[in-house]
Amino acid sequence: MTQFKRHTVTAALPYANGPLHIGHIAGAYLPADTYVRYLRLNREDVVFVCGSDEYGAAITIRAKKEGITPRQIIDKYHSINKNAFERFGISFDIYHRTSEPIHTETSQAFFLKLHEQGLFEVQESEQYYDEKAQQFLADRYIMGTCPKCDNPKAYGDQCEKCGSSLSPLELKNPISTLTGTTPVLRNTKHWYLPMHQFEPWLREWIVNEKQNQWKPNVYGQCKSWIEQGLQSRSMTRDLDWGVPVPLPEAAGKVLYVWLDAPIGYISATKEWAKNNGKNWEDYWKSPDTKLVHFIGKDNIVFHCIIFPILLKAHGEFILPTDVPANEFLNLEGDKISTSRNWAVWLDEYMDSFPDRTDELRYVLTSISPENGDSEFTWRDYQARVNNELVAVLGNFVNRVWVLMHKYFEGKLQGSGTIDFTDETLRQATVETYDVLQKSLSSYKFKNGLNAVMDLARAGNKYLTDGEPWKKFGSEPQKTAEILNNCVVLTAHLAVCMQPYLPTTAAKLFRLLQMPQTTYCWDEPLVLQAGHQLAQPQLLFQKIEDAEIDQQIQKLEKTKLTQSPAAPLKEQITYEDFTKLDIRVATVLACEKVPKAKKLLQLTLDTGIDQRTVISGIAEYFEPESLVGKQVLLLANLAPREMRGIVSEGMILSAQDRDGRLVLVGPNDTVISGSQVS
Ligand code: B3M
Ligand code: ZN
Repeated sequence: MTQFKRHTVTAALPYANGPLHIGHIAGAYLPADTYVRYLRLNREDVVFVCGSDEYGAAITIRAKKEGITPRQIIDKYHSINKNAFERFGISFDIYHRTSEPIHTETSQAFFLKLHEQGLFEVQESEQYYDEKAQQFLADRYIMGTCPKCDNPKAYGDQCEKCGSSLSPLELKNPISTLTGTTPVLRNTKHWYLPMHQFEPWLREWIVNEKQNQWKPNVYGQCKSWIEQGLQSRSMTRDLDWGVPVPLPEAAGKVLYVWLDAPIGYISATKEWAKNNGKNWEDYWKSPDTKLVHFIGKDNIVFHCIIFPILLKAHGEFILPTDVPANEFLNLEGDKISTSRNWAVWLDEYMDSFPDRTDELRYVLTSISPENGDSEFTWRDYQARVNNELVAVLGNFVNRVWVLMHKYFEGKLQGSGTIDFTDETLRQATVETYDVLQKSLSSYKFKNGLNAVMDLARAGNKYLTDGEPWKKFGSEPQKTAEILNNCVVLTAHLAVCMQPYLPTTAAKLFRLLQMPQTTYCWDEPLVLQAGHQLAQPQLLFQKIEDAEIDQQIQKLEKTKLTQSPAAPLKEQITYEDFTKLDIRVATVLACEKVPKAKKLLQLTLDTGIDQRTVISGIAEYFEPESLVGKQVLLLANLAPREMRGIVSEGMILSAQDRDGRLVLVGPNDTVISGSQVS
């Protein structure tokens, strides 16, 4: 199958700060599990590693929110997520955690080697320190007034109002969100990874080697990151929650979470190897090992640029062969949101549908965001289960079993070994195996699953066209032959569906009364005349409307209990309002501001004049989509300069608590310059 002797497959380490939802599963874990099951059926030597990512601000912020310690947070969610993965059948060889001592040792040794090689640039810098909490403040722990738009609640790393990227030192009147006190500036030093030094190598490795190998969405993100120029990035933080930096002069500092987290794949492999009599270095240092990372698109840069630079700099490790990142899964027309509880939680799904893991595997693979964001709706879930799994695959198997028991008491007729006598079915089966190998080895999981379902459709057609029930009176042996062909086909279907629907495959092997419930691709499927089939049993149950209505109502309810809108600002007088001159304006042109990923430059027809306005909405809109639109402009706002461009006014937008942003405009076309009152 491949020139590689063994495979190391990783799935992104979920932060142990919250439960898993179907977006996580569709994004990384289900594709990874399908791929690993395929490798195992090909008898490949594979280790499948994952675990909890237990450091970083993501953990400490959640701990603060829940009023418990970071240790309590990670213990709570590590076990919740580990159990949820097990219930759902994600077949990791190890589900580890980065708070384990072996991870501390591994990541510290990794850092020390880089340090001893003189890789890091040590830079002094001023950083905000909270004297009451007695700790330096990560960007997200500092709040103040935005220097660009005077939003009083801007964070140290960005202003969510005008979209500006900020550094904490730019904030006016900064306060610590830990204690509410004013932080002081203190000198500190950090160890920076000089990523620009690796630009030539990275360009060579990615642009030349991976251009036609990696998915366009992955390759594209890497290419644009390289083209923007790689800045040095601090690999240490002044935090008390993380892997301590193993240097005497770095007391009180920890490794940057995106340095230690990917090393978590290595420490997990070490733990697994220790428990299974393997040599972990074979799986991370040997060139005949294929390393594949399964992640969501928000982790591409860390897995395709930063971690490879670290592995390359270290010098003893292999690099990832593939990083088949998926895009995002949306839910019922909206982004999945943990904070708004707008999600289908994995453990809640398992509570509602404990016997329907394969149904969810089937639907999430069928709608997998392999090349673009996709959408889960409960109605679509019901339709795919009922119209495809039940009506095609389940129905074919059940018809065959009912007819086999009706005419032959479930015993295969004839003599000797029973195999295909129908060339069409044989050919269709051979082609399906071929499509499966090609699809699964190139991460086109949807494609492979469609091929399996098409084979079941071919079976249904063969059975319907063959009309064995009409032949039994006059040619019983013809009936027997048609049904034998169908039974042989169901055995091949069971083999083919194993990476996708493992529970159903095992059920089907039990219906066939085959000696095993798992078969590698190359194992012979020997059925002899006289072989006894089990009694008919449905592979899938139809999903009733009531079950789906209940799930939809449950989601709708979360909308009602959604976190309230932002608190009201202080009251103003009518006179205050009359000072604002808000006009309808038409967008004549729009373009990105160079090197400012959040800013757009708009040219507006205000009905009074033509003017330029800079707006922090580049992450929400493609420039060309705004040309011709009518917007509301705060026209008498004092001009201000941004990135060397004078912005004359501000366009109005609305943003929900979850950061979703829309532009505000007239609901009908009016002449530019019309006054808003
Ligand atoms: N925990 C980010 C995430 O959960 C991070 C992944 C780490 S993989 C090394 O999206
Ligand atoms: Zn701002």
